[in-house]
Amino acid sequence: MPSLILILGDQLNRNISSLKKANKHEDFILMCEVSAEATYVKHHKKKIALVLSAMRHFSQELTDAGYKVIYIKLDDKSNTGSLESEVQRIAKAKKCSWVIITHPGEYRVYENLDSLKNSNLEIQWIEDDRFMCSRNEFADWVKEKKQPRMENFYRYMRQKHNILMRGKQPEGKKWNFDKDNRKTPKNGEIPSKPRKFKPDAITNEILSLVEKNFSDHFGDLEPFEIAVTRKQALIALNHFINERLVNFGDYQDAMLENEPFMYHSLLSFYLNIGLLVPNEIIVKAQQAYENGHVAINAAEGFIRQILGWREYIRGIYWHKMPNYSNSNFFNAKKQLPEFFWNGDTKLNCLSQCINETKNNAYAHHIQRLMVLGNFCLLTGIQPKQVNEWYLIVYADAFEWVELPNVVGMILFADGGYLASKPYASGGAYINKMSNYCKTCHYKVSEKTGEKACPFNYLYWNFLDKHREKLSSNQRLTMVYSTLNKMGHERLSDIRSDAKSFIRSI
Ligand code: FAD
Ligand code: DLZ
Ligand code: SF4
Repeated sequence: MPSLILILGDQLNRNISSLKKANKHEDFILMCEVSAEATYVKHHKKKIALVLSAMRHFSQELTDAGYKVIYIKLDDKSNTGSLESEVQRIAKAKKCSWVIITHPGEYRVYENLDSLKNSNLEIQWIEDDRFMCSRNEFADWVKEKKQPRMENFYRYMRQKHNILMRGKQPEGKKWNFDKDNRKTPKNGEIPSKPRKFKPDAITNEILSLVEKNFSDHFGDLEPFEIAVTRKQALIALNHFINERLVNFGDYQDAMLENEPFMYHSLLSFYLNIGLLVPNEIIVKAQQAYENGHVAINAAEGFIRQILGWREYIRGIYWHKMPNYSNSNFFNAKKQLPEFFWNGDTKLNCLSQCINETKNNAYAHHIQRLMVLGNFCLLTGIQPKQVNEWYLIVYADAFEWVELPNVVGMILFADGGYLASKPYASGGAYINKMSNYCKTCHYKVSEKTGEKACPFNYLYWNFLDKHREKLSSNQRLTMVYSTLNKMGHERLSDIRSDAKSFIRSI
């Protein structure tokens, strides 16, 4: 009897573990475009277009390679609209009682598909071996650690996979070159831009489909210039390694108006749906260092993001789900302001980052963390709404990576399980790392009053408000000592400015 092998929209790789089980002549490969996945949150139009176009290209590739592919299009008349119901329908039609699936990235999708056990289908789950640390290995590493830290996990991964190592010592005699990666941006253009791709006939068809079915979703659909095949993704990867990695380290934290991509790789789009795998990217970055093409701070900084942060975040997600999504350490209750959807705010840094997000379904890490995330933390926006926003607006957003970044990294909603202290800052940090403040309505040098940068008083107000929960944190000793030295009058101005600002949004 044939098996049915379900390939999900983020499993678009010829080496995906479920495909290795396929008997090409007998088994059916099922891929389905379903409205449930596009609308459980109203994803950015570019994200839907990316996933659906890449799915169609991948199914063509599998068909050309001789697999028996059943591809369900979004507007097929018989499409029942969800992954589970499509699996049931096709399994029945093809007389398959055995369904093979590589473990999904998201808990929600796993639960939905696992419920098929209650019908008369057998599900065989296979580990997703695109990750360099399996869920079991991570569980082993993390067990009994009260506060696991990324840096320790990263060192463990460097040693285990022998990446940027000289024997037992880290290359360059340091594990982490972050201190060299905080150059302030110079004004002017970033000479090398990320590689762009023209839509082909398949993508154009998808663009029309998305416009027709999801016109009320957030974001600009066009121009659509993202890679949708492995071949294109490899071109994007080589272009980044050859032309842009060299500056990645120095300007990793920098932000400039009208330069949404800086020297970032934009590879998360491709990594997260399977067009690229982490190991091949890391090998290329390491080679660029070994060939003398890039310095250690660029190679190490970049590799840490993928081998360290990405694997660590994924490990935490599966270790802490499902309860992790309910975390709310500060009991934050505020609604997400309307301007997160249209960028219509006088805070120039937010307006820049939101508009770029709307145009590109992309913002780089420091924009997500230190501008948008910092604002949500300081104003006490409820984690559920922040999570939903981040899941909607980025084309690389999948819950396994989005949720720990929001809950653990930006909101400290897990009480410090993932991060050792909240990533909170006043306007000075944004001013140091960007040119946003130069044209802002507010003055970054002013601490309180009508024209003062809201980040300034919001920062101190946040620390003041959460004294009980934060003041014993050793990493915050210095800031609490500064806060404790503030006079009554200053503190009362801070509290009152923060109160009226938060009320106003
Ligand atoms: P680069 O800066 O070029 O970094 C290279 C790669 O490292 C990325 O492609 C990514 O795969 C990985 N990486 C870097 N930082 C992280 C991180 N903190 N967690 C996991 N992987 C990381 N990343 C996503 O892929 N999807 C998300 O939904 C997502 N949501 C985020 C939400 C918040 C609040 C924050 C602070 C970060 C989020 N990130 C997310 C992490 C990071 O911002 C993006 O991976 C990065 O901006 C993608 O752009 P890039 O490919 O140009 O990355
Ligand atoms: C994000 C997405 C979208 C928009 N559409 C589909 C789809 O039609 N079919 C599909 O198989 N997957 C889609 N995905 C990806 C899933 O929502 C989900 O994020 C992954 O399967 C991770 O578990
Ligand atoms: Fe943002 Fe404050 Fe700078 Fe304005 S002054 S851009 S609000 S940090």
